Amino acid sequence: MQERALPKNFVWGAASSSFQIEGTIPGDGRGPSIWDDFCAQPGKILDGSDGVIACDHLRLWPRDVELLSELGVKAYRFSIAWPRIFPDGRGAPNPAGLDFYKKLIDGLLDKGITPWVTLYHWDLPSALEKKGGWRNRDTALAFADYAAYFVEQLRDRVKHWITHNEPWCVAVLGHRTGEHAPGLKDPRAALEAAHHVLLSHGLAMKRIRELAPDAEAGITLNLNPAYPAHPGKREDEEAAHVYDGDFNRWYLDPVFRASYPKDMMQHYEKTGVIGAKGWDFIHAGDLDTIAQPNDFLGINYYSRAVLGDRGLEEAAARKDPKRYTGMGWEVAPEALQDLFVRLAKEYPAKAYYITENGAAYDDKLTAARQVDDPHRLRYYALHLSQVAQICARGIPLKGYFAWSILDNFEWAYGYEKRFGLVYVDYATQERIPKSSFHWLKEVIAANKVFDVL
Ligand code: IFM
Repeated sequence: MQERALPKNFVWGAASSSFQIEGTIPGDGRGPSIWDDFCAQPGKILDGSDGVIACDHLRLWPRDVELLSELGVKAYRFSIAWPRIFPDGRGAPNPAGLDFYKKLIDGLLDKGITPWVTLYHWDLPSALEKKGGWRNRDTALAFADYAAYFVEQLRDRVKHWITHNEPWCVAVLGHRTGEHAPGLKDPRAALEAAHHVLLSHGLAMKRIRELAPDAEAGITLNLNPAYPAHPGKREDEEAAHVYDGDFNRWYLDPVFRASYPKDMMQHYEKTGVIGAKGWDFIHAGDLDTIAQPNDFLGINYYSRAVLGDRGLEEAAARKDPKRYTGMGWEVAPEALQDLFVRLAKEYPAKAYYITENGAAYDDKLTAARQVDDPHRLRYYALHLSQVAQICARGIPLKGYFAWSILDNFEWAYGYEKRFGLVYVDYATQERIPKSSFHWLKEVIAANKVFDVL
């Protein structure tokens, strides 16, 4: 078995997000978010659930910090619920909200765990959605003000900031397909939302630089490398190129190159998405604002996309947990290395961090209250082998955050899909580390991974 070492000082971490784990406590002062509103609409969440209790992290955070410490991670990536800080999106802050994050951050620092704070992981204050949400340019300004307030309060303790998590999901799932809050099915609105989210990233980066010049800051994109089902077949190659433009380049190009990809602008014009109003939401200077120098790029990687007909054999393979995860996503570790080779060439950054990677599987809690999850363990091993190979190529991949420390609210799937290294028994809120947790703990301690088949 081939052994692969990770670089010295490699940042091992685990990740979560506010709405997916926190829950609420009556009187905690958090304002409603678009996800509360979305959950309240019948049929939007597969199991009809919501985020009212979630993992009760608001109460149980000391136990969760213990678990992170047991796992041996050096860093914890979590997000701030904007409406917990500003219940109406702007205006008077909620002192209890700030206090919660201060306690959590101090608890992490006491255990020697570095906090990595994401300022936006999808829970937009409902009050701002009422004014047009991310379709409204003003939301970008409100985000920069919220970010500045929070950074000013916590800059003595937090040295790693991520402005946004996965703008593609906010734009496309939230505004084009309607699978996520706010649930719109309007392709033009998706482009407006994408632009305002990116603009807000640039505006917030400027404020972070002023307020916390000693901190590192960047953005997290979810990237999904696209491949033609039949390399060389024109239709498949073209489909893969457009998919890549819509999913990856639409976000990478403005952040790294201060421009939107021309071919995709033409594509949205030709396909009638952009319409008669044209690109009126892109103002002069916006792209320069978006392309602020970043200290790092965060990458969330789960799978790849294959464009074109893959045939019946592939359909059958979808039932094989070695080939597809419980989300129906292909297990495609080699594409992770391809992605980094491309990033290093086309979008060079000072540093890259994998800010999410992991898999949902149908875990079963045994009578002995254990969870054996060999497929998740294998998924991690395969991807970590690629991580080690990427580092060995000299690409500045500096850290890896497993998604997720806990099972949690998986958005439109509710609690049906479990991504955790730790099983959550939602009836009792008991936390039960899975076999993958015990395995990853050893990998982290050894700072090396063995190849698996
Ligand atoms: O649970 C999500 C997370 O909130 C964002 N990235 C993908 C994860 C799995 O779907």
